[in-house]
Amino acid sequence: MNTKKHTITAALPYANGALHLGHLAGAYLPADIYARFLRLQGKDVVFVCGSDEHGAAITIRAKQEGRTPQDIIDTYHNLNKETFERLGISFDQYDRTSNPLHHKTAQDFFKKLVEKGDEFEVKESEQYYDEAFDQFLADRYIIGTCPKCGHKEAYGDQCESCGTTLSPTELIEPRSTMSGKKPVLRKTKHWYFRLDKHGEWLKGWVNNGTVDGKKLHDPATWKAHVIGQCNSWLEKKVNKETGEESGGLLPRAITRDLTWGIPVPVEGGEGKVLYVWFDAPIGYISATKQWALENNKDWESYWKGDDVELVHFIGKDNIVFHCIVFPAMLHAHGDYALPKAVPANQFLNLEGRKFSKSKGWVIEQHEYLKDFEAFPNKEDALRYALIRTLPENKDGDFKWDEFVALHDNELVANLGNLVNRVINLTQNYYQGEVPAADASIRIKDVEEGTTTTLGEATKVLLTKVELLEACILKYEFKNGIQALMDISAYANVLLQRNEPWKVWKGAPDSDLVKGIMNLSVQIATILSVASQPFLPFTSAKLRNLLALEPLQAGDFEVLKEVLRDGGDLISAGHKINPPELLFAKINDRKDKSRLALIDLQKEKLEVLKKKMAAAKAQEEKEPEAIKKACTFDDFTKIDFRVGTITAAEKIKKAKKLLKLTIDLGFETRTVVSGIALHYEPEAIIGQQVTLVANLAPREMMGIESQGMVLMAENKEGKLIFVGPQELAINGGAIR
Ligand code: B3M
Ligand code: ZN
Repeated sequence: MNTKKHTITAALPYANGALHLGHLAGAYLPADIYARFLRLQGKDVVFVCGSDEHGAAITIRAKQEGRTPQDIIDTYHNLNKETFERLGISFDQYDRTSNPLHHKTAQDFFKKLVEKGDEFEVKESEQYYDEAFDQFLADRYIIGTCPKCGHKEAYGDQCESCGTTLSPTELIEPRSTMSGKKPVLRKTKHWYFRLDKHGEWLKGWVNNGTVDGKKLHDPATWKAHVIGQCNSWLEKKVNKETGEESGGLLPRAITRDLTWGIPVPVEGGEGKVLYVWFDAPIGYISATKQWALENNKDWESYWKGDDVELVHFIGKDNIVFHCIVFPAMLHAHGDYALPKAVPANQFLNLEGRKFSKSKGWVIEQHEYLKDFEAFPNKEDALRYALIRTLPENKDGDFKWDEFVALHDNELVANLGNLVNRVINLTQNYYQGEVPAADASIRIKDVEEGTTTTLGEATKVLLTKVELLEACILKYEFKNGIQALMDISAYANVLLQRNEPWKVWKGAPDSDLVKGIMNLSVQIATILSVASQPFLPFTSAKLRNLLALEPLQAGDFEVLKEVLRDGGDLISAGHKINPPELLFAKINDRKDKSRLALIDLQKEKLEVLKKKMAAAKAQEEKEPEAIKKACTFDDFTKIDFRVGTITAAEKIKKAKKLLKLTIDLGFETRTVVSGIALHYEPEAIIGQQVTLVANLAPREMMGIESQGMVLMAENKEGKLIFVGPQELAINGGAIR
């Protein structure tokens, strides 16, 4: 009997914000395909995830929004959990690290390592302290200039501009995000996990898959970029000139002077919490425990012993924690199995640029679902497009035009078209009853001029199904979905070659028609099973059209067995349901509503692109030199007055100019101002401005301009009014 336990994890997202399509493609979608597939194989699977609710990511967000951390985690835990469900991500348990069961599990884990005696060293060191707020500062609470690239807003742990990992003391001109002041160094005590002790076996494990002579995984199944990144952490570098060694694994502090988190449960740990990256991966264990409690399972059998196959799905930024730190923790603790694979993905871009939440250059999962509410195939359309562009070994790019093309030219034109033909023709020719056909019936084959039998075609189908299986088990999901589409394409070509619609007209009882139709229904049935890991919503619809039961655990194995035996997946005489369209095209000639949704998305990005370009140009602009000094007397010669714009109009043949009427209270002025590219005339009526009221009048475009309105520039290069902050008296002097 197969006693293997498959424990599948997907990175625990911080509950401090919504997730975007990059996250989905990075970890959650691949993990879901894998979990769904193993279940279809009848494997014993637990698929866990949950919210990472500790760490500075949460408290910073709370502070920014003036909310409590609890409020933040509740909001985003619920949002992310619900959004994953709507997209069909089939977690068995979506837990949260604020769960008391997790607190206890993490504390017990820590205590066990303390008991081991030599896994930690407790050290005093100097850390940044904010004297105004009376507290030590977590890495994220310190910002300063990056020593590598000069970015002024680098965090104490990482520069988000160049990606360099930093420690707070490396920052140039550090300042506290709490008080904005320069922090001071103060002594504090922390627990350092002795990663340095684990370097040697980790090297062997990552590169050969062996620990203590025991083979645990085949490194050929690990991605090159994952192994590469691990080795860059593991290997010591020797400076050729000085002979000095650097790099390699060093002890790493896993406690922090904070209040938000899991209290350090040993003497001397008062006022300290476990570092978020220490407790978060233990969250996978706690989530399994919670699931086991609710489902009457034995959690330990999914984490301990030789039968465990643990696979972590993550993005590449989490590699070191999943391939080095957490395995070292598991090994140090003892009993636990090590991950069998960590198929980390690279990053997904959006229209050629990195996702950036702060710039708005994102598509958030829940926003997508909201914006495409009216599009019936929105879930699988997204899953399909993302799977086809998964950043498995190099960065991928999500593009809206490609999204439409993948949906219309592949999903609809290939799979949708096949299903429509099969269902419609079966209805038309046989009133929906699957015709009986013998395996020896001969039909035209794919190659021009060749023929095959239904029996032989079934064998071909088996190899295609096995290819799909092999791809998924190698974590090659992009190839996996190609294999799926290839099965559908095969059926389309066979239909096209055999043209049952021509033969049937003259010979409605023809064996050839029965043969090709029977085979086509069998293939539609294969697709209803094999598509489920990738496109669960489509699979369910297809099962329904074929009047088949919902899928069950193990159905993929049944499928292979039947194909191997040359039997029927759907028996002759079975009655399928009346036709219904599986998908509607996005770019539909008659109904432009779906394409309009896409156009809206593209417009949004165009606007952002302009804004970002302007902001960048602004940033790169040389600062304007200060003019030569003027005397106080010179300055007092200028008469600044407050005025209100009462009328504004465009000036013919002058794209940049507006003619303004400005009320000074005691008189009215006409002013020509170069702001037409920045404001619509009707939008500025009532605006209070500062007017240089004694500027000698001059003629512009045939209009006498009686003064000048002061303007400043914002980050995007737009001109903005410089006027009083509150309503002032028109005509009042500014001094
Ligand atoms: N929360 C970082 C992230 O969301 C972190 C992952 C934890 S996985 C144990 O990218
Ligand atoms: Zn940098």
